[in-house]
Amino acid sequence: MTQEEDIAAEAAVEANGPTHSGFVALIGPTNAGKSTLVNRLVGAKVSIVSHKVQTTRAIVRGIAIHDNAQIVFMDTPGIFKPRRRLDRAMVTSAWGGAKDADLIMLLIDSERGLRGDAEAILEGLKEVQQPKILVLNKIDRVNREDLLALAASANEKIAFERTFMISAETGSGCDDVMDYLATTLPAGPWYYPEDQISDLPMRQLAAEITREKLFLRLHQELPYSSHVETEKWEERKDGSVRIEQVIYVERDSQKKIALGKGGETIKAISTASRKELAEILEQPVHLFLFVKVRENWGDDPERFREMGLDFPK
Ligand SMILES: Nc1nc2c(ncn2[C@@H]2O[C@H](COP(=O)(O)OP(=O)(O)OP(=O)(O)O)[C@@H](O)[C@H]2O)c(=O)[nH]1
Ligand SMILES: [Mg+2]
Repeated sequence: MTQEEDIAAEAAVEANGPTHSGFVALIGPTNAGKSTLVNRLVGAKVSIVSHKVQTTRAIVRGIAIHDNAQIVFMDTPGIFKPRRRLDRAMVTSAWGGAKDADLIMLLIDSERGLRGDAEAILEGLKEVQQPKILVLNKIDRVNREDLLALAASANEKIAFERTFMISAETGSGCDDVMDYLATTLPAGPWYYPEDQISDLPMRQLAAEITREKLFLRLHQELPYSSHVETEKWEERKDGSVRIEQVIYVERDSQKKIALGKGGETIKAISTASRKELAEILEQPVHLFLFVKVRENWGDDPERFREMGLDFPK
């Protein structure tokens, strides 16, 4: 932005009244559509999405501007009954996100309703002091009667400030959520520069994009036993970038599956990831993926740090 544009933007903000800003934590059961919604509200992909559970592993901040407000969405890992150490770290991180927020948005998959983990999350939310809103997602999948019944039974358990019914996929109802947030968040200066949409470093977002392709392509336990790190990032004179990433798996048998017959699985993952990275970075990408076995990476504190998670004892 040039200096003139900068001054013009400031003048526009002043003409429209004081700025608002705040942190909004999206919490909910795994697979409710939290990351889809954050991407929709930010207007760009900042957090990865898959049809599988437990896709998001650590908090991702997506930053949106609506009218005079800068809204910082905290996409959190879904809350579920943890089993592995990584699970525990993910769930702790989600509740930690809730504690840091100005407002909590509970996202529920309307089709699933309060079955499963939603009930326990409602219980846990009673301990959280901040104002809460209920967002019923995936309304493209249910009928109106069921939706109203679900809204009523959730509101019986917790006094939500407001209830919204949306589809993160189609965008239906999302403007109402943004209007509400923009006027409800406290008056105050913006936390981030106007053009910033995420706090995730590019190397990490690139690793996440590859992990998304892996989630979409591989089945059963493999996605949950794997982890991606960007090892090298080299800008080249011709305007392209060379990226090297390692997919860590826990066992040799998993490595074979990740590679696929004649390397066809890893090739497909690499192609899909490279395509998307080139779009995001707006430059040609040369992506090199390596699969390494690292037994018990799920118990290695360094891997947790890489992911932005605390290491639970
Ligand atoms: N039909 C429909 N599907 C949706 C909608 N929103 C999200 N989904 C789908 O729901 C699945 C899960 O979406 P995510 O955004 O990854 O869910 P999440 O809550 O972030 O999941 P975790 O990170 O695993 O906790 C994906 O297949 C999405 O495409 C919606 O409004 N309608
Ligand atoms: Mg997610």
